[in-house]
Amino acid sequence: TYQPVQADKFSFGLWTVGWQGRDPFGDATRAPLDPVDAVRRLGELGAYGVTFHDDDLIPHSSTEAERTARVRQFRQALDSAGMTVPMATTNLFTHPVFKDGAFTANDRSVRRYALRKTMRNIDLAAELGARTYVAWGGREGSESGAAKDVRAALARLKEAFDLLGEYVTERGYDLRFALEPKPNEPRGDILLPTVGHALAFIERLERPALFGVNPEVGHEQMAGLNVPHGIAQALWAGKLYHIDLNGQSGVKYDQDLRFGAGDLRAAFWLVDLLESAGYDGPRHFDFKPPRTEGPEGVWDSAAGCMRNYLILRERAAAFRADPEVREALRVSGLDELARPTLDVGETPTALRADRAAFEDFDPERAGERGMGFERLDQLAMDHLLGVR
Ligand code: GLT
Ligand code: MN
Ligand code: MN
Ligand code: MN
Repeated sequence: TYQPVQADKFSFGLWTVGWQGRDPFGDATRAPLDPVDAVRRLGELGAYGVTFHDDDLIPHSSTEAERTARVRQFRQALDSAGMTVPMATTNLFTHPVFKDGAFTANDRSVRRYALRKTMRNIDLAAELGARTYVAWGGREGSESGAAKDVRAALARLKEAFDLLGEYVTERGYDLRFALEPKPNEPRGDILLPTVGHALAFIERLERPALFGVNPEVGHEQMAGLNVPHGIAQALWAGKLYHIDLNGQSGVKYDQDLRFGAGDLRAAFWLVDLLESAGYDGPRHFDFKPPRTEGPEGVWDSAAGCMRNYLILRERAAAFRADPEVREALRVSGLDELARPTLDVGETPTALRADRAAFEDFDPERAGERGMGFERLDQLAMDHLLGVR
């Protein structure tokens, strides 16, 4: 039980299981992992997809011949493991050239280089059958006020995404972009810090339908936000094109814990939301096996991400199916919230004429009614803890 299968659509970035444990205070604790081995091991664990940054697959200084060979080996590994590449992305943050950002670097030549690097990997993504292209603006930001003219930087960011949108359209690629918000780290402050900022930005683009979001659980929590609420708004807007699942304990550095670690209740409500909303995209894990793990612990950590998702999916389904929960939901007015506030065709004038809505309404009595949310939440807690 809790054995993942391909239909669960679990995917992992090469950079997650391949993380060597290098952090700002310490050197790598693990040897490099060959992408071919990553594909094989993830396939054996039950994942259906692998994602990558250009540089994860093809080291920065590779020749054309090395590039071709590495792509061929990767393809063969995917084929023999029966795995796909649902998403790909660009590394626009590791090399010193990107120290002041990529699409919003003050240096124009860096911006042009970043666009070319991205277009090149978009070609590879399309060739490997990816349907989503993630854009995490890791270094698009600043540490000090005068260093970045944010309005100009946002204009450059729009320029970049408009160009990339035009590029995939011209080339006829079946690829949509998913912008990934993060409030800070590695920059002091990053542009498009939350899901809400990204959703508003997308509406200013020339081809908004090509752009959605790729929220990461921990990134919203680093900003102290309620993840299921942010994801619900993205779903409501039809913009949840991809998701990065992981764990985070409160407002602190980006922990990238395995999914289910950190804020377990947020993870429960998130799985409940994704499953009940019918989200059918990849369940992508963007985590870092802690640097205290050896080479085998990496796979325990990866397997734990999927196992926790499946346990939470089962717990959430049990919660929704419980007759006592259904009754508690009714008492708490959830059916009523689903009902529009005005009748079909009701106008402002008609509402103004409705005495029951105001003149004869008793706000004192309505204010006295309890909502029953505590009982409802305890039922959820009982299901989450497996005692119901
Ligand atoms: C990097 C970052 C992640 C992003 C990846 C995509 S790279 O690990 O911390 O949140 O999703 O660029
Ligand atoms: Mn991420
Ligand atoms: Mn993160
Ligand atoms: Mn990360």
